[in-house]
Amino acid sequence: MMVRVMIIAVLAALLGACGATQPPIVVSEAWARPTSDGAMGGDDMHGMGMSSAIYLKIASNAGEDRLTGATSTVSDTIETHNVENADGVMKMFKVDGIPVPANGTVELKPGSYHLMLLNMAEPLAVGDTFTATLQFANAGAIEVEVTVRMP
Ligand SMILES: [Cu+2]
Repeated sequence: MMVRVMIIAVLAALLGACGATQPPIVVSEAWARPTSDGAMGGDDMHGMGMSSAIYLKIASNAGEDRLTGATSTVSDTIETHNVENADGVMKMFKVDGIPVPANGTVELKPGSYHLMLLNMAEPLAVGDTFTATLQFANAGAIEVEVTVRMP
């Protein structure tokens, strides 16, 4: 009798915890440029084959984290990039991960942080979707569905 009461109490506590706990990292609004978009996607940008970029929003419900990279079947290589204005020319460069502030958000968007798709095997057209697996230093792997559209 005592054991049964305790089991019910433990189950209730577990259910309560599940209901109240948000995932530490929530990713939303993931999209990518079509490879035909010369502004960023392109046929031979960097001399590394077809390229594109993924943009999305990351919200942390917990401590700070870091997007360290990503993988996808559409691209051999995905790098974390940022953009800087060098004497009026927008230049992008590789960064060592993208920081996510504690209980805050970071937006990967044109002219700022993005995930760079390089060495792409096939082009991306508007309306295509694909899956990317994002890798976070603390939250681990998170899969997102990416929709291809114009900016
Ligand atoms: Cu880039």
